[in-house]
Amino acid sequence: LATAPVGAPPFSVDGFVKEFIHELNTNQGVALSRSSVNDQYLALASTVKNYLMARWLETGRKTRDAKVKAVGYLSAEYLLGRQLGNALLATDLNDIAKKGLELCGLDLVTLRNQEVEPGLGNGGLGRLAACFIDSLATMDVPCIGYGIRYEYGIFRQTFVDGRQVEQPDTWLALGSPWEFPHPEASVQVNFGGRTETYTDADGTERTRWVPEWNVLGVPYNYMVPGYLNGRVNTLRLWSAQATKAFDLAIFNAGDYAQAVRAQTFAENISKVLYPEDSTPQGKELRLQQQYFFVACSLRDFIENELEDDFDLHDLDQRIIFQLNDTHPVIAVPELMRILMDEKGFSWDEAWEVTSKCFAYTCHTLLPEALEVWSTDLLGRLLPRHLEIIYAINEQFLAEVREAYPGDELRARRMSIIAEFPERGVRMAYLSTYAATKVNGVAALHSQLLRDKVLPDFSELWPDKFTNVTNGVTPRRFVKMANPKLSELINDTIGAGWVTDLERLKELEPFAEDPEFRERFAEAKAWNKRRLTQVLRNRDGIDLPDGHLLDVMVKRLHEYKRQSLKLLHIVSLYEQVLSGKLTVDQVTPRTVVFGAKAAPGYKMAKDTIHLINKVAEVVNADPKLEGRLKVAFPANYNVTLAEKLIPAADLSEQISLAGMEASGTGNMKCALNGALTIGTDDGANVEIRELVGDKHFFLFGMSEPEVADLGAKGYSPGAYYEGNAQLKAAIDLILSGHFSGGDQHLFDSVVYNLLHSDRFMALADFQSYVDAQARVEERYADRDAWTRSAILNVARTGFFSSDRSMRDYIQRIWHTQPML
Ligand code: 26M
Repeated sequence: LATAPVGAPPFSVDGFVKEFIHELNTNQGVALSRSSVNDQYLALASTVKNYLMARWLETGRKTRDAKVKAVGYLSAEYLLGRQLGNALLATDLNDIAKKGLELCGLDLVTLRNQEVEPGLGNGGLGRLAACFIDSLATMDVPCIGYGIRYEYGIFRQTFVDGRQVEQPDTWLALGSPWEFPHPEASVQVNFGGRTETYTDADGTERTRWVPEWNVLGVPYNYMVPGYLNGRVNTLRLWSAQATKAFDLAIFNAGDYAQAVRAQTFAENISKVLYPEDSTPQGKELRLQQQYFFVACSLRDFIENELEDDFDLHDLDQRIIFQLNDTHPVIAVPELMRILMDEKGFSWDEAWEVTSKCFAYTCHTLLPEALEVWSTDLLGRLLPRHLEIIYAINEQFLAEVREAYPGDELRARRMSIIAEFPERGVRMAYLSTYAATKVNGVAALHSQLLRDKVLPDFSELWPDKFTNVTNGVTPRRFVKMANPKLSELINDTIGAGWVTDLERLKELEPFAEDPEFRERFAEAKAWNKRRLTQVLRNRDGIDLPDGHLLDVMVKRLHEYKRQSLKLLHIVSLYEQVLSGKLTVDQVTPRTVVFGAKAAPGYKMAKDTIHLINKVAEVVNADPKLEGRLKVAFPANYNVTLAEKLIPAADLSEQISLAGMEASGTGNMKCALNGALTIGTDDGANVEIRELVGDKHFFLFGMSEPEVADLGAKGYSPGAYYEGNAQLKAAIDLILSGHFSGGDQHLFDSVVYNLLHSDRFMALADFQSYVDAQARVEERYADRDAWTRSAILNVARTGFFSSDRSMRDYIQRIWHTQPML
């Protein structure tokens, strides 16, 4: 069979065909001649999976035997993207599969397009987790990713009359060839009930939790193949299932229908991903999800990854749990509970261990995005954990009072328990206290985290805080997504860059080589042609030839300021309408938006509506002679990103300074040769530093300027009144021009800008428009543009997630690669 031993050369085309047909016949139960594309895709996936199997089993055995320290990445989200392409790349089976399928009369691209991506995340945070586990596997670092197997991932976005309408994401409907369920290894998770004290056999006073109901966590394993290195790590996602005890206790199930309803209730826990990527809602089910996957994961690691006789006092020598934001921080009281209530540790012994096993990554600065769970809810769902959190807080406040005697105000400020607006647990404070290290995700963000979000904590423990700038995997986002550029890079500097991205530096001198520039520009043109086909087939959108491709792809959020991009478009259009610009003065440009709005976020949804209506009118107006187009393909996801980003000329990173923790789309765009127009925010700061001012279009207020303006009192109306170009653009929207004469359809968006504008879009408008003029000037000199684009690629190797992982290893985890 195809389970080639580690290190063996990839099997032959003949071997592949045999295995593929075997899988088609035995797994799908069909003959080639009668098989559907889905059958063929599933058989191909199985073939690749089988090929990886021996390496996976070997990796697990080797790692357990070596008894080395591993990373437990705890994340409520993994935005994985399609698996097949990545698995073919990691195994170097692309050519063999392509040729083998051709012999069968099949087309690899068609089969790859059959895959529905697992969208088990909202955006940046979930995609970061996916990049990190890819890098760890590639770098031979032992890691288990733990998370939730949502039955429905991020919603499928559709537009109806320009408005967002959400559809369920049925990613499992056509089969799920990449997962391995292990019902026999299910874990029980308890909820509710009460706690009681008792005296144990040694006469020690102890507490135990008497829960009221429970569910089962069924593990589903996924392979995480390293790139061409034979390592295959594991991603373990948990699915909730009802237990017998559940329906008895909760519903006193007397009748059958009631019992079945009870099952449904339990299984709701892993049913659907919450689609908010900020402003947590404090929903009970969300807290159940968090505890559910964390409880399963700790149990799994302790029971299944450690030797039976392992002394848990040494737990920190075998694991570091990385908390991907505060979502999994309930793991802290859970580990305390396990050690004290189940393993007989004293409080001090348990804290000694627990306080060494966690590190915390913060992904935001928005105050409303910081999780606070009401103690009411926590006490009802997890009474024992709430007790432990109170005790942690007492111990913590004692430390604070000792460090600052008499400073009671400070103690209250720092308390893990908030008293207003209701009593609640500040999860970021709990995470910060419990973690060995706390990190932000870009240099500026880490600084602001210390100075603005957690100043008291960083004053008390300056060494606890560190920065790890985010990164993206070059395997998926360059090698796989941009084959033409990859080929050019290979031809120029060899193939080593894929796992050593700083080597892109060697491309720098070639910016001056006309032949290289020509090939580089041709790769970009090829990517645009490919995108044109994708958007035609997927969305019925026509991309014009020869346009500057201006790309803004990210979640829709006020702080990201899609509205600012929109005002720029409307302004260009208005200037043509009013004769301030002649059409031939407009640089041919297509703006592509990709953005999902949280379903309950009204302003974000209204903004989507406005963008779509502006697009309709602009795209249809003959006065523009086709020189300005707006494309808004629905349902932006990882699959579309892989086609869109390599085609981008201009990358829009225009958040209000101090608001975007890092951004990672900015890195993907730069690495694919797009130039950035951006504020001094998040990782933009570092991108600009690396590529140089000349090759980056900076605009807008800096973070300190934003703070000053906010303190002075910001009135957007003054910018509207004081800037004729801005006023004309806004007035055009208010006139009903984009709403069939309805002068009030977009009042919510426009009046929010005019009267509140929390993210100061109007204040940065002129600076933005000026920067866009510099963009057009550079683009007019196509050679100069291409030089800048090449230098963006050559100078951004720093943003490989391999480098992020090295930083985590050195500054936070202190683990070793297994070489
Ligand atoms: C919380 C509670 C309930 C439901 C959902 C959430 C939630 C989910 C995701 C809250 C925040 C979530 O993600 C935040 C996020 O994606 N932050 C982004 O993280 C990226 C990776 O570090 C950064 O690059 C982005 O700047 C940052 O916005």
